This record gives sequence, structure tokens and C-alpha cells, in this order.
Amino acid sequence: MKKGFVFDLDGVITDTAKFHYIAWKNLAAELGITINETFNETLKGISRMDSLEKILAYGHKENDFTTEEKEALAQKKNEEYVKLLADLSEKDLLPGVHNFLVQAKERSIPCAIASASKNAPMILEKLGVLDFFGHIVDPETLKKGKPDPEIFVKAAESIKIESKDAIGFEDAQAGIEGIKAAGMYAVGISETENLAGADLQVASMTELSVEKLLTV
Ligand code: GL1
Ligand code: MG
Repeated sequence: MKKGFVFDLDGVITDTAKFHYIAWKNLAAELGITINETFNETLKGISRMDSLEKILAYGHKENDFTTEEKEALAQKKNEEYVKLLADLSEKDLLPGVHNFLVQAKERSIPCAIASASKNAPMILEKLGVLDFFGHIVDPETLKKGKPDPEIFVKAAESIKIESKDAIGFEDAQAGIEGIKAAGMYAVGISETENLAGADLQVASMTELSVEKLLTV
């Protein structure tokens, strides 16, 4: 039997991935760099500064800015992103998420968040689901981002289970790779992308039952 769940946030719990895309696209445009949805797939699950570095490299501007300038650019993106979240509330939970979390709670299955986003606690609070999670991994404590397994291993440890007993949920390819490298069972959630390496892929969490998943 599996013993716990580890969730990505953006694109799994709520559709904030679209707001990250808008904010990155606008910042890139100001720098004369055009990004599209295909390129955006490679940003999913990637930390704020690493995302900026990837965008600059994509536009051949990786050597054009000082560290301070890059920090200011990342902050600017975050300010726009946070503005886009102003109306975020329970209605923005993705389909099936609330029901799944309730089912997990009824069975006393611990849940943790493994997101690269520094905004995770604020977002979970706005969504009204903060209390369902035993722990939110602080991305500042990580040596390496996804696809490294570190964030998933830390998430399992934080809810006192072994990685092999955990199930991870992800919408991004880098995340699926991290979950598998941690030795967990990987559930991919995407309507549009083929998430290579996932043990199971669904279009939304409405397709999942806690009881059935625990015995995979
Ligand atoms: C960071 C990036 C986002 C996204 C998330 C992970 O979030 O900026 O584009 O890749 O990590 O889902 P944040 O800026 O909220 O720390
Ligand atoms: Mg995600």
C-alpha cells in the first residue's frame, strides 16, 4: 500500500501555470524575446531565476545583464504574476482536487507540496486548502531544482514516509522525471502534453480515486 501523496502546485492544484506564462511572456517581450507555448513547456516546474536564465539564453541575451539586473527582472515578473492572482479563490481549484484532498484526509493519508514556487503558501491559503498539507517544501532550501529528485525526496521525508511509498502528481515533464528519480509512483496530469515516463496519466484529478491509487 502507498502511504502518502506529494503534489506539484502550478498546473496540478490550480491553473496558475497560465498566469506564469503571461507574466514571463510579457517580461520576455520587453527584452525583445518572443516566447511561445512550446517553449513555455520547458519552463514548467523551473524556479524563477532558472526560468529567467532559460528565457535569456533562448533570446541569446544570457550575457547582457548583471546579477542585480537579473534579480530586478525576476522581481518584475513576480510583481505582475502576483497581480494576476488577485482574484484567486476556492473556485480556482482544478477539477477533482478538493474531492481528492478530502478523500485523503478521511483516510489519514499525509499530503505534501513539492513546488518550485516561492508563492506556494500564499496561493494555497487563497485557495482555502492550506490545512490539507502537512508540509510545503521551501524551495529556498534546495540545492537543485526539478528534474533533480531533491524536492520530492524532501517532501516525502517531511510527511515521514519513504519515497517508494509515495505517489507524486505533476503536470510538467521535469517534474515527472524528478518523481521517478526519487523512486516514487508518478501520476501525470495533462490534457494536452504526453508526459513521458509517467506511471499513469490522466486529463484531470476527477479521474482518480484515493482508494484505488493506494494499491498501485
Ligand atoms: C517559479 C517560476 C514559475 C514556475 C514555478 C514552478 O514560481 O517563476 O514560472 O515555473 O516556479 O511551478 P515563483 O516565481 O512563484 O517562485
Ligand atoms: Mg506544475
